[in-house]
Amino acid sequence: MTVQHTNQTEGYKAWLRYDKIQDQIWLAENKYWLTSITVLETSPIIESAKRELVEAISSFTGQNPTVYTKHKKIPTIVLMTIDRLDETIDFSLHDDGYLIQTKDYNGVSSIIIAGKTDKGILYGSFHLLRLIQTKADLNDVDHVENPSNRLRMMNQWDNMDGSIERGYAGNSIFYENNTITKEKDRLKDYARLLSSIGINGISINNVNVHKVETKLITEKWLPEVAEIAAIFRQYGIKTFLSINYASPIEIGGLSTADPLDDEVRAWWKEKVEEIYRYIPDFGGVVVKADSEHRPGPFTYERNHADGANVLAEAFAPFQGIVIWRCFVYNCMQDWRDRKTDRAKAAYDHFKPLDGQFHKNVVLQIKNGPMDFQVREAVSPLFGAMSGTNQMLEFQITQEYTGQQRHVCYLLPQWKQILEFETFAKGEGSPIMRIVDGSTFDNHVCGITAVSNIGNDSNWTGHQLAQANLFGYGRLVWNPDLSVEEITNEWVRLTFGNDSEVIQKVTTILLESWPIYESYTSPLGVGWMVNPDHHYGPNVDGYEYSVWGTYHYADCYGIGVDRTVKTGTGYTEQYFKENRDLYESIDTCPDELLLFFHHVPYTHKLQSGKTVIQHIYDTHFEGVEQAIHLKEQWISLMTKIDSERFESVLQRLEEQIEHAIEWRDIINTYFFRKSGIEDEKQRKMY
Ligand code: GCV
Repeated sequence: MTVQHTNQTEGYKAWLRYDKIQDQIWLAENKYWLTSITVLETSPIIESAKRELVEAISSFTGQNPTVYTKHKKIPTIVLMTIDRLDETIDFSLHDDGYLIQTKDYNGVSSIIIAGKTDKGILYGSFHLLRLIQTKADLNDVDHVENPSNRLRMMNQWDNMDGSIERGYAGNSIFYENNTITKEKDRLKDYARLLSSIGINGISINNVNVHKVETKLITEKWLPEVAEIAAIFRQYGIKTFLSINYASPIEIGGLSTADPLDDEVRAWWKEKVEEIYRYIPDFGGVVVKADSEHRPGPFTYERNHADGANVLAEAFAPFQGIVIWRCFVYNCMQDWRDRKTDRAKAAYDHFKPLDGQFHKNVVLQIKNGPMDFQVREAVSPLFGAMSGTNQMLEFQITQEYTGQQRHVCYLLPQWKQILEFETFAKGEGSPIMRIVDGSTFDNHVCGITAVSNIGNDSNWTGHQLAQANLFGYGRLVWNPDLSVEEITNEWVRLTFGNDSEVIQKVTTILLESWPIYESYTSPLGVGWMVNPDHHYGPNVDGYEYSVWGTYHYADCYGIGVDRTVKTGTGYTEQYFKENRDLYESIDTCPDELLLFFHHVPYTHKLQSGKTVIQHIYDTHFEGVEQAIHLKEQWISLMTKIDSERFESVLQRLEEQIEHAIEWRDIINTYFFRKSGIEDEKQRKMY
């Protein structure tokens, strides 16, 4: 048997495949653009751009392009900073922005890639490579791009023992056996993937910072962290670390981590100076404090503004930032206590602190108030703190959405969230305009997400889960792009330009989130999973636990009453328009009904069905649709290489098997609980 190296697999190449161009008609019309590159400036980042272009073009054509450092009077791709273009330009570029245009330069037609900085040049180069692979007409290129979000981050939940919390694609590519990996090539390829979709920051360890990882900010590890930072820097990506709030005690030998203690203050200052001696452009830190048993300022009866500001003070001289997570709630709740509502916790903790955080602190808020469920309401904290920087946290790794064994394309979900109208400043305040800083004129803000990659040869375990990673970056760069545009790009870059492949893979992706939702947890109720690992159905798995995650199903009805009138009062945290929408059972959208209301099984949905019949129908239909996903994939057998075809097929088969289990367990549970027959008399157990 021949052993295939990881980086030679089809899956490994992801969307940076650079396959030989077969389309002779396109080639005839465009090939003279693929013969030379003119690089007018130099920097490590421009070197990365040049290298990427040279390697890609060689692979497209089978011939190395010539690289010039001065403009010869020939058609060529020119890399430069925008100020070299002497004509008046009627648009402005942000630091990471770029222009890519076929135009006359020095009296000869050229493809200009001009960045405001070298990072723009790199992003523009990746853009050109996308255009080539999707067969755009290079004789007529004309794009000006500015990213919408300043911070476009990735959070690794990697531990130094090599495991990844909520990782579903193998082990860490950063660490093994409590050391930092020596396999730096894979990190470089990850940096290429991230940079190609515009990511500009990465925090490289789990937000749950355990004993060994606490030492990442000590001299023991900083030299090697600096090596990782150097790899990502070449691709325009700043490195961040998650830190342990109790570091002053655990590695500083102090008796307290009280943020208002002078010694603690001095310790953080010195520590941060030390970090910057190793990594002069270090991005900053991500902090999970007072959350799920992690230490934090509450121990010292200080609030989260006190907690964050001591760090902010230390980072300010270096332009470093403190990313402070809002995932703070009581994880030791008594399930008998119906007054405490986990969904309210982040708002209750943070809203009163509005305006008290330093300028270089940004609050990182999960998209929903619970925890990355297949469907939940949007966090009411967005827009609720006009005097505080906010960033949005998504989860690309599919903890609650099929763990990369089920296909579940999350872009439609993220798009809905970004477009969600908060009414924070009246109409026209969607979440995307809160986190891009435009609504309240914030300068430290953006979007982050928990990564879904590991050391599996195709990065993401499920080949189709690569689409979530790609789509995340593209959407964060420009939230106004449509899901269809991004999906079309990913499919073509990943599987080529065959129209049947594009159409079917796109359909599979776009149908997948609703399908997953239909055979798992209904109407926004969430949480019906096995405890701890969170895979597979278990309706009461979290019902009598400490985690604050209940559905309150009994023989009469189901759902959490979060209304002001009769429930926990959570709806009050929204601005009026949304508060009214969710408060009333008549206007609350069906898909979130059980998130906001407790109703009898016979309650009629807006769809006209009863809740119980909806549960039965969606679970039966979900399985049928999962089977259809497989049928569509099978019809592409001759058009997709066997490695990727087989691996997706095997996952789709597993998905069907597990969808059946979900269907039968959920339907049986509710049939037995409610005693209500399925109108269609289908099989229940
Ligand atoms: C990193 C959920 C996950 C945890 C995760 C936590 C968080 O509770 O299950 O694994 O911890 O969220 O986001 O901090």
